[in-house]
Amino acid sequence: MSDATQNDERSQGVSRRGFVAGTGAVLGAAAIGGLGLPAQASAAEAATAASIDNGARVPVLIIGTGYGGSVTALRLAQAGVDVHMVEMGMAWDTPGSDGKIFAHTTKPDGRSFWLRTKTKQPLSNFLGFPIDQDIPKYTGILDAEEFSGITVYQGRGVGGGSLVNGGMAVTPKRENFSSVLPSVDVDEMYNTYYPRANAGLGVTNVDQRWWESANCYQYARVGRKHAERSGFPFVFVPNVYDWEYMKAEEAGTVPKSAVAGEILYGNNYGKKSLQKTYIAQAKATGKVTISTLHKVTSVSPAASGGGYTVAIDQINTSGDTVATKTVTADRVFFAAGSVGTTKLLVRLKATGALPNLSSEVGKGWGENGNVMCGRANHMWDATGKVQSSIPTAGIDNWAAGGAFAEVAPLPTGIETYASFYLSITKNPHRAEFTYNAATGKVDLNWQTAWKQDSINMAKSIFDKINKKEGTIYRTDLFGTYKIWGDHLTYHPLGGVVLNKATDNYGRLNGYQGLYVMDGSLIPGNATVNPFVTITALAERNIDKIITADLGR
Ligand code: FAE
Repeated sequence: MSDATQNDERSQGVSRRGFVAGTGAVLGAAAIGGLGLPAQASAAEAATAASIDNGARVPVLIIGTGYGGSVTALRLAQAGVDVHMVEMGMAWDTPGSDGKIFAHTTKPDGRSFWLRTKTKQPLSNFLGFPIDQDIPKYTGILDAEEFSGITVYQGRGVGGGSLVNGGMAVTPKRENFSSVLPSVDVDEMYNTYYPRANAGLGVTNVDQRWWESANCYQYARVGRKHAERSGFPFVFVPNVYDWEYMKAEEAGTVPKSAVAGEILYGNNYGKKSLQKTYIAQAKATGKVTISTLHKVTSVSPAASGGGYTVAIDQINTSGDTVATKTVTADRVFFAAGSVGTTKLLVRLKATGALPNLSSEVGKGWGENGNVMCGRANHMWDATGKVQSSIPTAGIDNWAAGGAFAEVAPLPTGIETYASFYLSITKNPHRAEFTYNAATGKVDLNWQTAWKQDSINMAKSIFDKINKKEGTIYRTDLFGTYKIWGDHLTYHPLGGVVLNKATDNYGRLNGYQGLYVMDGSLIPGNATVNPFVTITALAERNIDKIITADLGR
């Protein structure tokens, strides 16, 4: 190794020694390769994986590689700053024994869930029967994190939620923006940062002529017919999926991904997750490195020399800690997602590591009013055996009834005669995270009963459609005789609210050099699916931080 390379690596706090230690966990997985788990580190992984050294000093450390983290990494790197990202999940660039990186939706295995021995599928039942099954415990892609009143689904790995989400890339209506982020300049967002985010994410619209006849969107056309017959606006929604690839899937000329129903456990081909957009660009600068299977456990002011001491657990694919590391960073960006960032900060404040944090930390958390339901259609309204996992449209009753319902797929591979919906509603309730000294954990005081408001708002759409169509709700998807999926959210938001727990640009009150860049800044509701707003807000905040704090 040349001196230049050595120096380069040291300055980023990364070495090949670290890399060898880091891949041990991946190689160890060969023993369970028959279960679909990655058998060995690929050449691609070997080229990009790197693990931070114990004792390293870095100019910038970013916790998490989701939307907020990826934007931060790219823009800082483009401004000439060396960046190290720390991600508790896996790299997701190595195929398993079935030749695929991600497990199929209908055949979950260890890759599917974060450290569970049994799946916890959002739809727990089908035709009344429970569908969860045993799986090997593994650092899989989807975390179903359980709090007392709600299960919060989140992506784990390089790309965060972009690995598991539906790719619906929705910019809120301009007239609703001030209810989402009241302290942010609306013109600046809609003229500069939303366009920048949409471009960075690769957001495009489905070709509606193709959509009108595609087999895989029969379910969506049935959804449109029912919405329009009841007088509701049916709106097409942009996505980050590669539509030309999906056309080829439908035509049968390429391996199928969305058309094969892949979504919750990762998408093997057509979806432009952050790995293919922001993170690819960030890596291409040569200034960004990522430590995977590394979980930040503490951040506190460094005893000497300025900056922050960051404690990190390196874990293996069983979730066991194999090394603990302490590094120093001049600046730390929290981008661990609404739940990850808020849990960390609440604990660090309560345990005295960051005592000066604002008393607003932990407050203002919401679930974007998520509630699910299915409707049972008549036999003449078949929704199709083949359903693309990528939603294309929604029913907009936000102004009149407080609900925006995504016409969602139910990709079971059989005809179900069901229409399925994920509604985003104007649920007014906000929960708080607090530190529980007895358990050492951070609790959330969300109450399932609060979802009744969301159910009422969703009913403003579906009661009317059912009446018009002479149809009923499905009662077999979330338990026995249970209509509403009111036990979960895909869209955690808030906990470290902008201009309350931070200043108006995500700088944490009380500590210079600590920033929050993710969904925890948005106070509980985005009026639509949230990742475009998370991305645009991160673009806005990092722009300011690069000029004002880094002088670049
Ligand atoms: P996020 O993407 O969650 O990234 C945080 C990252 O930090 C993760 O990779 C974590 O593993 C990592 N992390 C956490 N704690 C630590 C730690 N202590 N140390 C190191 N790393 C850590 O955050 N949104 C839409 O707009 N459209 C959709 O169609 C859509 N569909 C969804 C479907 C599903 C099933 C799910 C789960 C979510 C969906 N979402 C959708 C929500 C969207 O993915 C989510 O709002 C964003 O991913 C949140 O972005 P953040 O940057 O806040």
